[in-house]
Amino acid sequence: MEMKVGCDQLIDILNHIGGKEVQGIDENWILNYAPSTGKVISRIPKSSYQDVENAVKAAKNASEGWAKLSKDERADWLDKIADCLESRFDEIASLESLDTGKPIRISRAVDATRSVTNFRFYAQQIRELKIEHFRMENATNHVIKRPVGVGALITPWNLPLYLLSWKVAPAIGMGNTVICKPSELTPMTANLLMQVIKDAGLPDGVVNLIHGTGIEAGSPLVSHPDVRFVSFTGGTETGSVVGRDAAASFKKISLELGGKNATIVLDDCDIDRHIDSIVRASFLNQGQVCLCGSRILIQEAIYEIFKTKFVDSVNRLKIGDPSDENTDLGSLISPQHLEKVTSYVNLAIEEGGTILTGGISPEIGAEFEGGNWITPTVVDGLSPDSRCSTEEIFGPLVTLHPFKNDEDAIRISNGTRYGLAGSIWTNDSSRGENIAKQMDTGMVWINTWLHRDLRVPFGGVKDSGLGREGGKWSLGFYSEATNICIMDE
Ligand code: TXE
Repeated sequence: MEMKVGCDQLIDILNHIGGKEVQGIDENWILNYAPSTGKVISRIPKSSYQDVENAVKAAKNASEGWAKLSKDERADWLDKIADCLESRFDEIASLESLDTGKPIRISRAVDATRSVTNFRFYAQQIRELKIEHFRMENATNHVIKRPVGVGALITPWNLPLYLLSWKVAPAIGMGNTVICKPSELTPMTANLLMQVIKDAGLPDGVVNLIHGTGIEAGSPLVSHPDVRFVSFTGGTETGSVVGRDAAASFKKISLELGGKNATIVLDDCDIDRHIDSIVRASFLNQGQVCLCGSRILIQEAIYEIFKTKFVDSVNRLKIGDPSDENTDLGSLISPQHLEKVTSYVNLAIEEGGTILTGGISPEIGAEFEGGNWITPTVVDGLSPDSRCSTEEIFGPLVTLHPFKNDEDAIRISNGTRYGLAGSIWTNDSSRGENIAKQMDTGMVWINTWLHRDLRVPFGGVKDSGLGREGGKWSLGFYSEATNICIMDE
């Protein structure tokens, strides 16, 4: 059933357990709102422990049969899902834009595109997977990668299908069966994925999905004794709870959490060449991407000229109707998140900062009055140690900071609890690489941002998470390595 986008009728979204669409046992619902208008667009089951129990049971029942398939047969399934997803590409893009409030142009280029690519990429990775052999003087070791078993995939609201597909593809490709728990704020493309999986004919129970809150559905899923691994993307605080619950029963855990990433602009940077990329790194998806650069460190000599050009470029961003092809910025995900971001605008002033632009509610028409809107905000004059400059805001607010030399930039960049990503803008990439090697993060881009090779490790350090996914790191996480040592006859 194609879900009409932007229609007035309320869409009932159900759980997907063992190949069937079912309501939550308690038959309670959670309303889902369009972030750009505040209108109700769908409702989801308020699942709880019994729904989790049924979903885990379905995954367990499917586990043995699915694990018996060869890696090439599983890779073929991933390609089939990719083909079915691609045939609904425009629907994915418009649903994701409606459900998250992000501009349709971003939803198409980032979310829908990567969701199809994720399945294709892991199909290829799994086909190319080789057994590793280690020869001894009188024996040979074969390292095989066995399925882990039943897993929980828990995803956030900022890149809903992009991140869900990033987990589902390698997890089932490596022979596991899964229960997905998407954010209660953005259920719609997760539901579309389950329709696609059903239409593709994937055996029942390989992929299950329950909707609901983190406490009532997510937590019992993480703690369930038959769940053997958990892949979580979300906030640091929640990630700490999920990690603790999973560790209690020695589950494999992968945590991709928050960030407070530094954008470092060196004095030899060609500002006119890179300014639009730096603005994109600051405000893509209204700053609601864990990789966004929310602290911009600018070498003293070019601070004033950069500040002027940056603010001019930010002021040219078009904020408004997410369905308009020319829109650059949409709305925030929820009233609560808007309140959080607005509180940081007020805190910036209290901490002695100057609002150079933004931080107000834009005038974009009566239709969007009920949405969660704030203009992109640039703050100057704050200490790098201020709360605004060290806490994750996860919205369209960046702080500017001057630095003296490369060592100073590295010190400031490493001066928060987080360590996810960063970017460096310079005319001398070897100088940039030298700085990158001293940044306490999982990823650094030089003269680019969010340029992604899916084969590389993705993840952070400190409060930005635990473990890496991507390429062979995902194949390793979603499998158990078993060594078989055979003596020569
Ligand atoms: O994510 P949560 P939220 C950051 C951002 C944001 C903050 C909180 O700063 O303001 O996290 O965002 C499920 N056991 N990021 O509240 O709480 C929950 O239902 C199991 C960064 O949206 O982390 C949802 O499906 N599951 C992030 C998922 O976890 C639980 C992207 C994420 O929810 C649970 C989004 C529990 N106890 C927000 N509690 C990134 N790294 O990109 C919640 N959940």
